[in-house]
Amino acid sequence: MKTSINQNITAYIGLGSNLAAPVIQIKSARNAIAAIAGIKELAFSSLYQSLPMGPQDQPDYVNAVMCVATGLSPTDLLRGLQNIEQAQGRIRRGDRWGARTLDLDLLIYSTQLIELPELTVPHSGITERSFVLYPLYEIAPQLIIPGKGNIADLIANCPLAGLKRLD
Ligand code: ROI
Repeated sequence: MKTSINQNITAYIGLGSNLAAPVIQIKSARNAIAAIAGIKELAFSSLYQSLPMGPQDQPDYVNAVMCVATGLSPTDLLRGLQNIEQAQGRIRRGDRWGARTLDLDLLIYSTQLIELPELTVPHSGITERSFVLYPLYEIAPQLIIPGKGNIADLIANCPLAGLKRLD
């Protein structure tokens, strides 16, 4: 009998990079995420170029959103993402809002609201960030973001702020 593994949770991951060839960073992170045991890729948005949110003295970002099916717990999933950030030589220039080679955020985990010291889901900045909402809308136009509302309404209140779809 074929052993089946639970992958019942739908989760969304935000990807961002503005150092060290951002398009390549994002594509290789996508492959690395899809290769995590217990994760299956369901959808991947276009790549978007975005103006930096926060300090402006840093390069533009490339952002994308990925949808996965998984059986991993939120913290196991987070650990997997952090391992990939480290493996791709995450360099942070400056502090919290500075440039980075790769940033992977667990945006949404099923319908859950999670408040842990190391993890807030849905991601706290999600409704103000065009570089998250628009790619998310592209792959999940019917999505309801737990505790926030439906994505179409959230988009209507979130200016593009210079966001451009690449390719
Ligand atoms: N700005 C953009 N455009 N994209 C990001 O992914 C991003 N990530 C960050 C901060 C510094 C807030 N700014 C960003 O962490």
